[in-house]
Amino acid sequence: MTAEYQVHGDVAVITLNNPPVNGLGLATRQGIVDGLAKAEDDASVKAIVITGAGGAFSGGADIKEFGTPKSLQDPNLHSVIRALENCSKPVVAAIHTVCMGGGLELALGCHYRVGAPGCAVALPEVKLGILPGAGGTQRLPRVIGVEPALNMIVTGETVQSDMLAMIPGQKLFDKLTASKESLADEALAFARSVADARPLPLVRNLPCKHPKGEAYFQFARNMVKGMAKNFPAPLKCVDAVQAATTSRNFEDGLMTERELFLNLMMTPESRSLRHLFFAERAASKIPDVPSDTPKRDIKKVGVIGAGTMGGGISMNFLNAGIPVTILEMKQDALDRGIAIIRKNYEAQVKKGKLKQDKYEARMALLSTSLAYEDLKDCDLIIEAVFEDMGVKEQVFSKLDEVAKQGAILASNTSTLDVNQIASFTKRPQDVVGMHFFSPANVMKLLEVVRGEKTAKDVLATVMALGKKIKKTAVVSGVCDGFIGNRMIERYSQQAGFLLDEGATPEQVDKAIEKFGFPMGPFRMIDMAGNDIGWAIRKRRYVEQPDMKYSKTADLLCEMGRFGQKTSAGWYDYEAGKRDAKPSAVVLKMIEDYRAQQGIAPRKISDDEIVQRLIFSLVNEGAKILEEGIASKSGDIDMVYLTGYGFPIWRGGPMHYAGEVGLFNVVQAMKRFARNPHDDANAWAPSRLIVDLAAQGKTFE
Ligand code: 3H9
Repeated sequence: MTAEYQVHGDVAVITLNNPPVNGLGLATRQGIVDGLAKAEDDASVKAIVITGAGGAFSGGADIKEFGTPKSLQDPNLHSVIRALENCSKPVVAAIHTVCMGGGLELALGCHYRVGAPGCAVALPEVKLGILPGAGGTQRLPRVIGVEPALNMIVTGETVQSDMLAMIPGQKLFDKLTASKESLADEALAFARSVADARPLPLVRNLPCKHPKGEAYFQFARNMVKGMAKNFPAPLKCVDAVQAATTSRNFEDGLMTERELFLNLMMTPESRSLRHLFFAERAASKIPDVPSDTPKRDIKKVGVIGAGTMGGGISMNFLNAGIPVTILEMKQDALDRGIAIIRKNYEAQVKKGKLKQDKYEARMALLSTSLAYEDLKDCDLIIEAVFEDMGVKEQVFSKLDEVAKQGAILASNTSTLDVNQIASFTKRPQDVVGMHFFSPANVMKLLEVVRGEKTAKDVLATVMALGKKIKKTAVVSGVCDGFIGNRMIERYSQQAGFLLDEGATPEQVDKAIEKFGFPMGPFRMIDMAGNDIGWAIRKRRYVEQPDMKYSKTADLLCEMGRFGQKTSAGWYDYEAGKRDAKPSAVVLKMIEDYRAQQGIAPRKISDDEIVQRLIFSLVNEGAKILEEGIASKSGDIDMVYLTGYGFPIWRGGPMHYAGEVGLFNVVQAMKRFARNPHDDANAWAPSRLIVDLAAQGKTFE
């Protein structure tokens, strides 16, 4: 049952009961309409209260239903709201905890609203690339005023019921109750108090005007334009709210809203944002680790290494109120590391982002040590030392000696074999990879690397901890580079081939930046340091001699051009500045290399650049899925959206491939494989992508 019906004396109560958030799916909508009909038919019922069971009034329309026949099936949300408005007996919405999207629209269709304090109220549809489509853009301005309503609708931000109730003249809440606990009783009493009120008030009958009219909306559009780049929904929200103020009548305004809503629903941007909503939540679920798996208690964290990575990692835990001990081998390295943490926090204080007392509280949670023994009471120890298996062996053997039983031993390695690292201990079940991305205190992504023997409760604990430190944690199996770096290697390989064949670093960067990445591959590697990739390639040349590479990146390193840190990389940099200027020396190096390889340069289109870079990610991503390194395509998308700057409105590489059509992606890969200057092996399409393309399916 998704909406329960009960009668309390002369008041009927309809309780939405569709966990987890009382989404307004078909069965719930039907339940409301049925409840209303029963109440109408029962002469002893004088008024109706509608409320939500559990932790929400309602989180809105059931997003899972979008794009399915159920979303169109009657009663739709519009007909439910019409039934509420047309009910001959007063209907009171008793709102608590969460009242969002369609949930708020439903409440605005009721004759009265009684709210509990502390309730999160929002029309967050814009975050899904759509706009409120069941009258929200027409009714909210009528109850709280045009400007506050437009703000809420354009940003999708949540406002507490207490704040909304303070807006002068507001008609959103007829009453705010003393507490959430007293809501049920107070709503019943309120319903009785209005049982005889006639005519019943309707939000649609309230006036809706803005004194400055068109001038205000033009101003709003200018404001929104900047923040709405690449997203069509925010500007359409302005159009819809303006329609509330200019339409001949309420129904016309509703029609405008409906049309805008349906158009937005069809946009690739909305599909991407909806995919992101579910992928983000699904990432925290591991297929064979039940959600009720007991978690280990993490009260204290040890971090080995006070370098940039170790410092950033430590800050995450300090920010979450968890004490950290940082271990280094030498006092000066420790001092340097702590000074950087201080500097980072002080910069936040200076910018007003962190209060002085909070900064001091965080620093008070930090202790330092030069002795492994001091980590013996840590519940989690994360190693962030040099990427070398010999060094990892020393660290983990030592940890095995000193760490307490049940402590989780994590490695921040970005490429090394976590199974081998686990084998350096007698407790491989307690070893896991926690791959943070630089700067670790800023970047959202945390790749959690699951070793062959990693215990389920270790995984459950680390995933929950990821949420606590505000990371998007994604599980990866063990392979070279895990999900993110394994894929980026194919992308970098293509970037190199594009240079060999006639493109310049600037052209490649500009093409992919136009696609939406904040930085192209050459600017990115100049920032990270070209020497890192050089070291990895040297290893690859031995381990995978048949893998093809452009040698230009090696030649660049041989010239000592490691990137921004040497003021010279693929681009030239002025000392201390980050502006990339095309380098004549590099262009000459590339030309000489082409000549030496006998490659006649050709003009390469931006489309080809984008396709080769993105589809190389897609093919490797498909192999990663096929091998079970990632358990779902959404995980791969989350890695790229939160760790590699993949444009949000394109939904991640795997989702984007579905938008392009997997058949088209496979055709393009076959074409690229025929290019003699490319790596045909790398373009051999994964079995998975070929099968899905043949069935007309996507990765989702
Ligand atoms: C709309 O209303 C359109 C109308 O204007 C017009 C229609 C014609 N549907 O976030 P959590 C699930 S558009 C289905 O981890 P929290 C979510 O997937 C809608 N499922 O919890 C997850 O499931 P699972 C406008 C939903 O406590 C579980 O609930 N509304 C919906 O941190 C827990 O989610 C929104 O955009 C939904 N509407 O936060 C609200 N909402 O456990 C979006 C949640 O299987 N939702 N789920 O992974 C939120 O902002 C948060 O989920 C909320 C709870 C604040 C409600």
